[in-house]
Amino acid sequence: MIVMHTADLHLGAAPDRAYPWGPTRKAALKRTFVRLIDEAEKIRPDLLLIAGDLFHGQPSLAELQEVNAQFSRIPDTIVALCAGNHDCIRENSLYPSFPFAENVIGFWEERLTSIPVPEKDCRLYGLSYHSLTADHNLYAGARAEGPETFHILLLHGGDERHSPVDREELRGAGFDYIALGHIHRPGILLPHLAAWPGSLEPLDRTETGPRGYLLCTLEKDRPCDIRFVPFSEAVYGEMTLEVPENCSLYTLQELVREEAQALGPDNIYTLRLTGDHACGFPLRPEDLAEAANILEIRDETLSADYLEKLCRQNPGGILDRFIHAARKLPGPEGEIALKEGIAALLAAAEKRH
Ligand SMILES: [Mn+2]
Repeated sequence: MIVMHTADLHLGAAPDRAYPWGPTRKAALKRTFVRLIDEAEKIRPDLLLIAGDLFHGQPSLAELQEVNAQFSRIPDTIVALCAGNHDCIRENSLYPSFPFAENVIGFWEERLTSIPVPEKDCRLYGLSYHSLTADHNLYAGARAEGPETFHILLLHGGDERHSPVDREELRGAGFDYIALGHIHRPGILLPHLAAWPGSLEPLDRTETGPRGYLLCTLEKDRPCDIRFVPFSEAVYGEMTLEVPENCSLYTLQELVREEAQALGPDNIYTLRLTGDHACGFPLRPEDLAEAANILEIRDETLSADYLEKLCRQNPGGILDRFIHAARKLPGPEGEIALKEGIAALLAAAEKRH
């Protein structure tokens, strides 16, 4: 049996809304969900599991109609979902009463229930959050029961305030796979048994590294094979550039653009500037907005080693004295004074030669 497992799509969220790429990110969440259904159309998995937080908040009728239209594109795949803490069931929630397509199973109850899926010889287990937090284990006492070959639990949570889990109990509960949600970093809770796919698209700057879904292969009496498939449109990453000598803003923009083309133009970067040459001008992320999505710049040029080297070249000389004096200046202004001063002194020395 082939299972696609995702969670935490947070449709409707607006990551990085204050940044130039914000609107693209909001749209990317939807695009990637549709692309996941395209993928399911190709792979034709038996199950598509969505372990909570499909939406960032309460879905509207139009939003449910939209996701349902996608689910109905893959009629041979059983889609199973539950509400997480973000899209939890409230009095006016539309989830429980929405007429989903025939291939969709929703676990909307607060207590754990199971639903047999005879055509796949499996039984699915799940529940929905009915509040924003759950400081106790919502899945305590969960057990696989019934004649079906495969028993699969959808479980949203795993941190202290969102249904802390009991690993030992889960390990011995008889499930063939436990589809986790809520933790946005992909990870394994129990090898060959329980895993978090993480968010399908990264949702903020803390969600660095690859994002995607899990593709699981279940075979009778065999440990489950769990494979992470990177799938997001963008990742939060790091870009490191060595600043060339006498670098202009234009040159730097071109270097950043080239590097972004190579690493992924849609990614969102923290730019690390390194090397022995500082840029001789103040540089802000917005100066590079046309070249790449730059969240933050870390100026690590003029390393301590390099400053030592400059001082040793002419001990007691103007550069040596300047560096020692400027290094005592506090704060970021001190650092800028140091970098711009060295650049000016080196340029002057260059002219004299
Ligand atoms: Mn959650």
